[in-house]
Amino acid sequence: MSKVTTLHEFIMDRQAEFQFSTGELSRLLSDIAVASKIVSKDVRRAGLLENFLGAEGTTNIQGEEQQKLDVIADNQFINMFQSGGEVCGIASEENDNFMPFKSEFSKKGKYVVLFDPLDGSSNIDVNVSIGTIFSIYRRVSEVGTEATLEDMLQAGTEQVAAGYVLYGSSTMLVYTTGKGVNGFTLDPSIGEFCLSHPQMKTPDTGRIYAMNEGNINICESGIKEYIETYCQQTQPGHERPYSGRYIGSLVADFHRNLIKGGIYIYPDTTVDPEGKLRLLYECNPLAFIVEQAGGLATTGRKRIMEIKPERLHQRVPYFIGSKTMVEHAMGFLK
Ligand code: AHM
Ligand code: MG
Repeated sequence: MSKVTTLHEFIMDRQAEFQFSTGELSRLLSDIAVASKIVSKDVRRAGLLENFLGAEGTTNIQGEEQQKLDVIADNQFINMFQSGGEVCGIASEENDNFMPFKSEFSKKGKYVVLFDPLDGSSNIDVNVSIGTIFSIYRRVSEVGTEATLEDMLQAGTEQVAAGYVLYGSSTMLVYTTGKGVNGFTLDPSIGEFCLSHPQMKTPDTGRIYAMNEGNINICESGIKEYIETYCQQTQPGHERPYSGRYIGSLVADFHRNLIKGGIYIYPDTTVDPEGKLRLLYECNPLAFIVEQAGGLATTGRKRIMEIKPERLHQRVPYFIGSKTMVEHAMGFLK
């Protein structure tokens, strides 16, 4: 039997790849892995536990109803970041404002983390795959002081690491530090993430499209044209049109397309004129991963990672997936 590589071993082996590495980023990635194992355990048992399923009774700044598990996962990651010492502040989907950590210990942290603790909220109560998405930046403010909004509002090109955890039929952690993408599956028998998908590359093209087609008549006409006249038609050399696959959990839709090849689209609509998905903790991290895997992420017109963020919860239209498919879809936009 070949030797299993755990995530921890992998992170340690790769530490030397970073310029000026002092091990803090490695510790931060390890902390994220530990927090996500705890969240995974909660997700797996949620139906059996009191106070884990259902709505929390509160809404986030975006007016969305918070689920109990959203809040539990958010607290789990925040506690881990606060006690780790590598992070000076965070921003998350579940918190109205960014959170600079107040202790002298945390103020020495070099990094900020922006994250969506549990993405795919509408799927939590119905036992469908959900995920965590995270994005890590070096702070631009001075070490030893409180984190600032400027630390949070950096372009995606400045990310030093990004990843996601998929709580699916198995729990997987996929991440990049800008040197390729690697995927790890949680082996519940030993409680370790083990390398299962080394050096992930996404196919240059595929035959899957993912979009909430309920929105087809409230988005720009080029998208309707792309879906109806291209995705839903048989093309030369193929017996069938594309397959439509839409889970409604971005992490799950993204992960499937990353492996099989495909395109995910969440455009701007008359209801959500800026799109629905959030630039900082949903779109940028997955854009970093997809580019590292050979794919593309755009607004339909512009590269996601080059957008200079203006607001914490800023939304953007999102086209992400196999390079050729994203480029082709963009050609339909006026
Ligand atoms: P959430 O962070 O509140 O869960 O919202 C983001 C989710 C994505 O996971 C998913 O792709 C999308 O919203 C689904 O939206 P819709 O229900 O409009 O199709
Ligand atoms: Mg989300």
